[in-house]
Amino acid sequence: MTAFNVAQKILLANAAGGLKQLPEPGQPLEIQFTHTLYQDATGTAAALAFEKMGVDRVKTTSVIVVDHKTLQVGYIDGDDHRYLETFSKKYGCWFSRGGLGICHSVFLEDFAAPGKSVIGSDSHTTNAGGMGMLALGAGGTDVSFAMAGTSYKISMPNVVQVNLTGALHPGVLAKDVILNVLKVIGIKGNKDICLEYTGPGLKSLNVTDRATICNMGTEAGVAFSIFPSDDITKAYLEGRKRAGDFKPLAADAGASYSRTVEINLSDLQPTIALYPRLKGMEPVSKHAGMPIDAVFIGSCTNSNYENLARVGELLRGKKVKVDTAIAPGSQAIARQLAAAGYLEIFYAAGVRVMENACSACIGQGFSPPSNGVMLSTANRNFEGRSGTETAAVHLVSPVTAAASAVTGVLTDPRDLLADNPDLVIKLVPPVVDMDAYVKPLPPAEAAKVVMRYGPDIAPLPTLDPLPAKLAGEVMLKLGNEITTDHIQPAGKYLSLRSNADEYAKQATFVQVDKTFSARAAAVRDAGGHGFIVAGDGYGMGSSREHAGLCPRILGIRAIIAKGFERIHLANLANFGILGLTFENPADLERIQQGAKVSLDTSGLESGQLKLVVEGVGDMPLKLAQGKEDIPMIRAGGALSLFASQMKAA
Ligand code: MIC
Ligand code: SF4
Repeated sequence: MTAFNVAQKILLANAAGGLKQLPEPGQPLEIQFTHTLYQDATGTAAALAFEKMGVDRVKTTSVIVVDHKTLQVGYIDGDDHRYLETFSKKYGCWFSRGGLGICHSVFLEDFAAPGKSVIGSDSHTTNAGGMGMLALGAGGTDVSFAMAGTSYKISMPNVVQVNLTGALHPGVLAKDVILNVLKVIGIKGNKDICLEYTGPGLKSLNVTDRATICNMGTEAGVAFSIFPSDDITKAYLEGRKRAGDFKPLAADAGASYSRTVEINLSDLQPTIALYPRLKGMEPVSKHAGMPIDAVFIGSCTNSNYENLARVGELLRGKKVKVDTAIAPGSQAIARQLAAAGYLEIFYAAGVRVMENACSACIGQGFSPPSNGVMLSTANRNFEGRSGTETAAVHLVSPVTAAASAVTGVLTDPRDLLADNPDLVIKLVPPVVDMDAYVKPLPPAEAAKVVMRYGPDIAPLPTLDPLPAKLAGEVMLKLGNEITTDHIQPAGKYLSLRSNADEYAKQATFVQVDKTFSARAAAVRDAGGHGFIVAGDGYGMGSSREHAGLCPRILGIRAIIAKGFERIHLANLANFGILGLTFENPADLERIQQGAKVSLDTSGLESGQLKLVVEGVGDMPLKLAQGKEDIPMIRAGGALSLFASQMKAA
């Protein structure tokens, strides 16, 4: 009998059509997801897509969470939230109103279950891997198809084992573990692997620690990360009054892996990921004394009770020296902190306690001052993401952030543990309140719900098919590691998510080149096609499908890069944009912004294409997307293909 690892077991258990044998790595595999997750920033576009699918009721346990756009300056976000609430009621979803928490935190607390699977329209849906769940981020359109009952294609990953030995010292947290894993495996080019955590070190990590580690696997660009489900998982579920959801999940003796990474937890130190784009993971002690202007402790990464209680222990009886904000991951966590007396400690220390939401992680409030330095416990520090283009945001653990808030400079938290050397926290029971959600309505009641839109919720545009010949201009030439925050920034533009035309006009590549959207639209309006050329790691970061949709609205039909990240490449296909790589990566040097180019798309199926660059010559290209994506790209995108199939049926 074959010995299976946990990743293989969970993939088989959730494969469509009762598959008995997994394909070889790199081969397609269809997954039938049991759960789906939307948040409010990607959710409206995804819900609009779902509404076009003509399905009466969701086929998965579907959870919709308001967490990103909670500042609500004006009516737009309120309209989106009301739309999502009526959508939830009409189609049978669970709805979590603003303030109840961050989607990944509430999903872990009340919905994630070992052995099951979730696909969510947010890249950090991987968080639920900490519960022994197959958890993937994807574009909203893909999530909507999964909600409608369609299987979702992944490429069978190579399973990399991360073997944990030793135990963490006080003052060293799960955040430090994942920063050190990222240091070993790098932050790009990992889309063909998943990470499976094993070893004796597992027993020192609780479910929320494990979730932190899986959450930031996304920063490496891995398909997903997973932990086994064991007694620690069982105890967590019992605490959440969900003992019935427990299912053990362990690797078989003798299970094999494509590669093993060894991490000795006892060797780890508090770590900092330097700005920007997690450039350099280094010991905090190496940079100790660095002056800081602000501290943000929050985000889906690690704003759980255990971490924030440690922050409380560090802040007990002290005052912060710099502007400091704490945003608990969920209302349940905030209530638990209150019951244990930690909320009082935060206020007494001079901390600003923020809403239980994404908040400063995505530039929704608490932006640092100009040229400022902020320490943040979030998972990303892309340029401009904080809302302040000139500020540097370094990523650290909650206790490093708290210790630094107290001293006003970057501080190793172990220097401040004299009062509580083991960082012992007060344990109070978790808060479970399922009545806080708007629950799925029975079908008869759901049928009566009237959908409510708002003046700025624009229908999704109809996208035209791919022409047999593309001819136009290179609208932008870019370097390596272009993130989705470069392509389609969030922050102050977040309210435009439900109006893709306006979002494209105002925000696409605005931090890279303010002239881009007007130039691209002019070429489009003159009947030309837009191209973008770039280096490696194109589309890192978020699952936001607007980073595909908005360039497409502006006439971009092909992106030629040295390499793409997984979710973004799928989003490009969903909106009919060709993702191509250079056969000779050095060709990027030979092509300039403004070059006149053409591309014959009739032979897409061969996977080999040729870019003709006026005055330079031909460049061989390869299709980066799968052959099975071609009909969708030819049709103009996923919804265009779906509409044509419906017509034909
Ligand atoms: C992020 O952390 O970048 C976001 C905002 O949560 C995104 C989703 C979005 O852009 O709405 C993500 O991670 O996918
Ligand atoms: Fe929200 Fe930040 Fe988590 Fe994204 S990474 S879901 S913005 S808290």
